[in-house]
Amino acid sequence: MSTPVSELTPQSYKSDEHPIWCPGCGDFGVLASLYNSLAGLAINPNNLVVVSGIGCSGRTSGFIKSYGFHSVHGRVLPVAMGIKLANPSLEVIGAGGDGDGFAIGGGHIPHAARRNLDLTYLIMDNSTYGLTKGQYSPTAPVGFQAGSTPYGNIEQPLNPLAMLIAYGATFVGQGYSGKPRELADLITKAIEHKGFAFVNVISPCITFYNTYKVIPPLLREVPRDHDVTNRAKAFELALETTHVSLGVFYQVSRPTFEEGVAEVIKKAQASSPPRLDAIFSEFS
Ligand SMILES: Cc1ncc(C[n+]2csc(CCOP(=O)(O)OP(=O)(O)O)c2C)c(N)n1
Ligand code: SF4
Repeated sequence: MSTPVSELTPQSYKSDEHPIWCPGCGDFGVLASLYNSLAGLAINPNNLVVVSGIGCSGRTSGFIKSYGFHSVHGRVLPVAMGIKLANPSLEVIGAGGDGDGFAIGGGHIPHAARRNLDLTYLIMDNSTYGLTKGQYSPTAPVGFQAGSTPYGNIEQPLNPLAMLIAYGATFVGQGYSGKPRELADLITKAIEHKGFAFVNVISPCITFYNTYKVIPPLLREVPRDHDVTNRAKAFELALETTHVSLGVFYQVSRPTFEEGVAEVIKKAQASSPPRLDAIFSEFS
């Protein structure tokens, strides 16, 4: 029997699968934050779908007691969009790595963002491909040395926050796996947001790119007087080079894709489009 919604705790969302991430992996902090956020919002697990990609982070859907879809590499968003469109009453959360989301899956982000489906998308950003043993990813810094870049990465890293703001996401925020309480609050805001909510979570890979000493001194909260509806200011914050800000960068309201589709269906039903058999009869 399922737990009554009023009695849900973080424990209620833990599946029987135990994470096999390396001890110290940032993804543990992300998962704990997600459990806390889901419990705080009392989201009915029967109404929740977690879609994940392929990678260490891609295992997330298996660790959550809800409906889940461990999808194909880079395809979190098309799967999540399909599920949401098929049943808009479901709470749909996508989760995956920076390689999954920004490299092979990068082409899906602009369209999910501009369509504004009511989804939450969490990127667990460790600037490397953890699962395949530490190659450079699209957020790896210039000079990053690994098996695939023995002489150092020569590509400029992309800026996830600036990218999502530019693409038209209606909620853009950033968290750190080492600050799970703040991260849970941010994920809660993202889930509550009506529209496409993107959260970039800095989640270090302790095995292949250990940034635990580098990241914390750079962190600060998004300034209290930051106007989240000001897109230009959100860009400024995203383009900062001296700090890594945590919190909500940008949040505005816009009709969702599901609402648009429902309107189109109503209009189509109210109109009398030419019948297919009438069209075919012209050729017989
Ligand atoms: C189509 C396809 N191409 C390549 C791979 C190999 N592959 C598996 S995971 C991965 C990258 C994982 O990196 P990331 O998404 O950053 O996740 P992390 O493991 O760091 O959490 C790659 C290239 C694959 N599984 N499928
Ligand atoms: S390889 Fe890196 S990302 Fe994968 S589980 Fe280990 S620490 Fe985490």
